[in-house]
Order: sequence, then C-alpha cells, then structure tokens
Amino acid sequence: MKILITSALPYINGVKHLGNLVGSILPADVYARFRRQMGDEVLYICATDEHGTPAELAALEAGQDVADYCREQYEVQRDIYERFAISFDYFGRSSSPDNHEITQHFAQKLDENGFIEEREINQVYSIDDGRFLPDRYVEGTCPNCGYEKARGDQCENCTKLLDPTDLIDPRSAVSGSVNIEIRATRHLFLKQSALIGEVEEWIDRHADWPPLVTSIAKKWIKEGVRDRCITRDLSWGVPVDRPGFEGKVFYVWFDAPIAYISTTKTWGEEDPATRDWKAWWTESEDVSYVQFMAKDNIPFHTISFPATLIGSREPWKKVDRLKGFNWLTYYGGKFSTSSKRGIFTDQALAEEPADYWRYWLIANAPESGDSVFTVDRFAEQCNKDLAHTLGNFVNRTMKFCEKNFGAEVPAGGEWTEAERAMQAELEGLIADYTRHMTAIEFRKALASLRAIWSLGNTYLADAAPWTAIKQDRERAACIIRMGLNLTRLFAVLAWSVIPDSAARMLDAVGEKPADGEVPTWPGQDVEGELTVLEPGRPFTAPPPLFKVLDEDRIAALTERYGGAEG
Ligand code: B3M
Ligand code: ZN
Repeated sequence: MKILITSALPYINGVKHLGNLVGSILPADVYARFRRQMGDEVLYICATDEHGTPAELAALEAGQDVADYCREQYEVQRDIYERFAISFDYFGRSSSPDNHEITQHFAQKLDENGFIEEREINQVYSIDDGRFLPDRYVEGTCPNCGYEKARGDQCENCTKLLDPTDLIDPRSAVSGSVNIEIRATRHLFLKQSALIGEVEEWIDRHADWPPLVTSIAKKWIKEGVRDRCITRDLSWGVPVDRPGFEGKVFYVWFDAPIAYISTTKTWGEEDPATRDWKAWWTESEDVSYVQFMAKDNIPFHTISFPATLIGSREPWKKVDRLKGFNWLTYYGGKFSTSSKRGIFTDQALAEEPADYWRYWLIANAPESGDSVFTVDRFAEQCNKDLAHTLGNFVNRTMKFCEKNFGAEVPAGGEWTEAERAMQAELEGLIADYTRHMTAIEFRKALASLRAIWSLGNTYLADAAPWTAIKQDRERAACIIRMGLNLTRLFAVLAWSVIPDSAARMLDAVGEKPADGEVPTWPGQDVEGELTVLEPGRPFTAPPPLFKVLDEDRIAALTERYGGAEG
C-alpha cells in the first residue's frame, strides 16, 4: 500500500513550540515510521510555510530582507526537526519555484473553469510606505475598549473583531505613518460558493473521519462558505500572473496547501527515474493520503483546499484520513509564540534528549481533548515509563547476563508455563497496540506499549533469575534469553516513538537496521519473535538508556520554564 503523509506546514516566523510539534509534525512522523515498519510504501512530505503577513512582519522585526529571513529560518527549523529524528522523505519550502509554478497552474485552471472572479474592494493604502496595508498592518485605538495598539483585524485587548476602518487614529504598523487613506483595488476571489456542494458531497463520503474533524467542517459549511479573496497586496509570495495584478501575490492560505503537492514534485525531481511524484497525487485507490494538523487548520483542509483541487477539474488526490489535534496547554494556559510562553523546540533539545519529549508528547497527545504540559508531569512520566520500566528492564537483564553468563545470549533450559503464559498475554497486547496505531489513536497505543513493557518487568520479577541461578542455572539462562529477546522486541515496537533509544537497544543486541532500513513490525508468530536471538549471539550492554530526572533537575527546569504566567 502507498501511504502519502503530510503534516501542516510550520510557519516560518520563528522556532515552533512543543504544542506546535505535537499538533502535526511529531504524530505524522510516528505514524510514518509505523507504516514503514508494517512494510507500506510511505512518502512523508512537509515544508515551511513562508508567505504572508507574519513572515513579512517577522523579517521586519529581525531587520532582515524577507527572502534572507526565510532562508535562514528554514535552515533553523530543518535542523531542529532533524535533531528530533523526524523522518521526512522531503522537507521543502512553500517559496520554492515548484510551488510558484503549481500555484499559478491551479489559479489558471480555476479561472478557466469559471471559479475565479475579479472584484474591486477598498483597502487601506499607506502613502508614505507606498503600499497597501493588510488589515493587521494597520494599528490604532480600539473603538470598543480604547486600547491604543489595536490591530486592524482584531483588538488584542478586548478580542473584538475589527475592520481597519473602525480604528480611531489609524496608522501604519510598518512605519507608524498616519498618512493613510482608503483606496479601491482589484483582487481575485475563489468562488467557493459554487464549489461547496461538491465539497460537501465529498465530505459526506468520509463517514470514517474523527468527529472533531467532521464537526468543524460541517460547522463552517452551516455558517455559510463565502467566496474567498485569494490575492494580497504584498511583494513576498507567489506573483499573480495577470494584467493589472502587478505587485500582487496569492494569499498564503491559497499557496500553502498546494506546497504539499509541489514539495512532492521537488522530491520526485531529485530522482525522476525512481520517483514518480505524480502517481502520489493522482486520484486512485492505490494511494491512501493521511493529513495531520491542529484543529484550527481543519477548515482549510476540509473546505478551501479541497475546493481548489475539485475546481481544477483535474484528478488530484484528496485526503482520505485527516487527523486533527486539540491544544496542548502550558500549565493550563496557552503556549504562545508572540509572548514566548512555553518551551520551544530548540530549548527542549538543549535540555533533554529528543526521545524524552517525543515519548511524553505522544503519550499525552491532545486527541480527544486538550492536554496539559507541566515540568512535573513531564518528569514524572519519563521517569516512571522510560527510566524505571523500560530502561531498568534492559539494564537488569543485560547486567545480570554479563555477570553470570558473559556478554552473549545464554544457552540451556526450555520454555515453561511462565514463558507460554507471558507470550499469550504479549500477543494480545501487541494486537491492541497494532490496532491503535493503525487507527492513529496515540494515547491508546502508548498505553498498550507501556503495558507491554510492564509485562516484561512482571515476567522478570516473577521468574526471578537471581533466585533461579542458585539452584538451576539452565532455568536462569532460559529466563535471561527471554529477557534479551524481549529487549529486541521492545525496541522494534518502540522504534516509531523513541527511535534513538530503540536504535541503541537494537545495536546492543546486534540487530540495528542498516541506514535507510527499519525494523520489521512483529507478525503473527510471536513465539518466533521471542527466539530471534539465538544462544551464543554476543551483545554489548549499553550505558543506562534513560536517566532519572531528579528533584534538582526538576527544580532547574521549573525555574527556567515553570508555569509563571508570561
Ligand atoms: N502554517 C499552520 C499554522 O501556522 C499553517 C499550516 C499551513 S498547512 C497548509 O497555523
Ligand atoms: Zn478593544
């Protein structure tokens, strides 16, 4: 099966926080890894979302040319995701030449098919800046609450939605100039109203979508989907190739989802002989397309982007499964990029290894509701599950073996009822885990994974090789051989979530996959899985896999990031 996976494109305006990570890129990565382990042909595509007002504003604030700013920030984000072990097949940029080309292609097709209309609208023009100002580039006093720094789209103080013309004493946010006026300007509108019937029919064919997704899409439709202005008076973006539209670009939300397609094209063109990029994007049963995103992005992916695809009257692949996330809160409040509240991805990596964050975030993914990050919760769960359960199991097994049998899988002894009972229970747990991963239910999946690790510990505690060794060396050998085989199996099962630790475990038992390969997901034959490591196979006990985050460490993290209201 071919599985196309995309995660919402991270905005270019600065390093993302943990809430962003768990809302799209990280779960997409875990799912991509899992499907590769299942033997599926996976293509995981993502890119930075580089156009629009926030990019321009961030560049302005950084005192940089916007193109330079984006180039630098792209590298910063790319590097962070690499350090988080995100296994993109390609991580591109929405500002790429391919995205320019394909965005213009869609605009042309939509126009040919009668879904684009030119309309004249009134917009704020700054005479001193020599440009039209998008709503949020206009600042002034809020007519509702008197706040002096209200933006043209919304007052941050009282949250009232505004039009720039509502503001008292309006001025340009770019230069502060008050020399501004309203001017008529022509823009392109996508006639979503003419496409919404087909979009709704398509949504109705997806009865299997999660309720969060369907209810958000339906709510939008019920509130009335209006034609949407898809051009802007900005210089940074995909230019509109049309007389009279010089100096205008497409709206960021028009070109950003198209970057899923164009980034796939860029990937394909790296090796056209083996990579048929178009096959991934042509409507067919051979490809299953799964998207990951936070819930605020759902309307764009269930309505606007499908309208673009459908309106082209070309057979583009549309999403089959859409996984939406609620919010991860920071001590119950919002993670916030603008007020730098929360833990950002670069900070997280500077504090603890990627696997700790990956594990905690996926175990607590905000699936059925919001979930809460606190340093205490993070430390408590990493300690309990990673250090005390998984780490201790591996450590105890290998240390005991080294001491009593040497650094190789010991021979002797036969399985007893204890091994058979454990295997039967394990089979059930692996089946649960596989089912939840297939259903993209991460919290349930990780509960199964934890249960699998605990089963190993219970088995070891009950079988008690440290007692057995005193009377029956063969029995102890059998238990430890099982412990080593469980270590391998635990690593295979955890690979998608904590890839670095899993690789170290596999390396220890001589089973680390070659570069570009992945450990195969266990099949029906669990007994076979538990006897892969045969007697005589050497191993190298790794240093402890996980450290305990002790009180000092927790205090230090709390002081740096702890819930003080930002
Ligand atoms: N850039 C996500 C956001 O920053 C937005 C996603 C685009 S996906 C095509 O809200
Ligand atoms: Zn206000």
